[in-house]
Amino acid sequence: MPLIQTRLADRIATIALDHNAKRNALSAELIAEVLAAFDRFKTEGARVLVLRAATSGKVWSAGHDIDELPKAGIDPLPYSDPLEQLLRGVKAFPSPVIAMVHGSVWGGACDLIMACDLVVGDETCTFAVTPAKLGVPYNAVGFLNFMSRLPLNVVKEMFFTAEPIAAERAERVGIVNAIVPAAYLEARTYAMAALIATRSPAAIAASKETIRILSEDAAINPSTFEYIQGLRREVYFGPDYKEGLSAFAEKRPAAF
Ligand code: YXS
Repeated sequence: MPLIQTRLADRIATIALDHNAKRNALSAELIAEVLAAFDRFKTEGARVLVLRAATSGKVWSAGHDIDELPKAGIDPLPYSDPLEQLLRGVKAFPSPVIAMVHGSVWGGACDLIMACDLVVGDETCTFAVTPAKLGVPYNAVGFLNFMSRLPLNVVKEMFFTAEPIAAERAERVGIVNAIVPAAYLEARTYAMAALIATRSPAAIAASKETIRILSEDAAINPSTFEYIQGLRREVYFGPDYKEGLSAFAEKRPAAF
């Protein structure tokens, strides 16, 4: 059974996450299907892409598939990680990617939201980034995704508390472009998509890529990068990451 649904109509592509049994966890298998759909829609000339959940359940996506996180002692978010490949795929897709959000967004799925170009949510949407609950040392690119979108104090609140930010505040701090009533979420999202589809794809593709390059332009020298990697290594070799994974597997709160 496919883990996503896809559609292309009026030059608007849709990818719908459809694995509710695992709350649309971003597994390697699901991500491979999404990346294949990106390639297909790029070939078919999609002018804009809507990324959504297939059903209007409580959860948009539960984030990285925790069962696929490496056991302690290995970097949990290497460059080659499927989630990191997905984030790069969204940014490299030549047309705007609009996240249409109903329900709760967790962990790496928040990073996915940050990688999307536009976000439209309804009153049910919440956003919680959860490395601190799992003892996961987040990665530099991931932090930059949040820092280039949100005020630093909001980024720190999200990463230090791991608590969800609800719809009204998510709009106020800039996680989403607009919050609309659930009944109008689809219409509002696809109206924005239809408008973008009438604009110059060449100009938009150049704009999207230019903004990506400028927003990711963070000068850092090799010794500083190695220092950051050392900070992360201490965490993923340490007791917290091990406890975080065990707590999730045993369905109990972690005791750090
Ligand atoms: O017990 P079964 O086999 O039915 O499976 C359960 C859950 O184990 C599974 N599931 C997941 N499996 C792998 N990875 C996940 N992230 C994940 N989330 C859920 O889906 C089945 C149904 O889950 P259940 O019974 O808890 O559903 P619920 O409706 O009561 O609660 C939905 C959630 C999303 C509130 C709950 O499942 C939850 O809190 N999930 C974990 C959310 C989370 O902490 N995600 C962060 C993943 S780690 C990550 O993204 C980054 C590495 S980081 O940590 O750095 O942000």
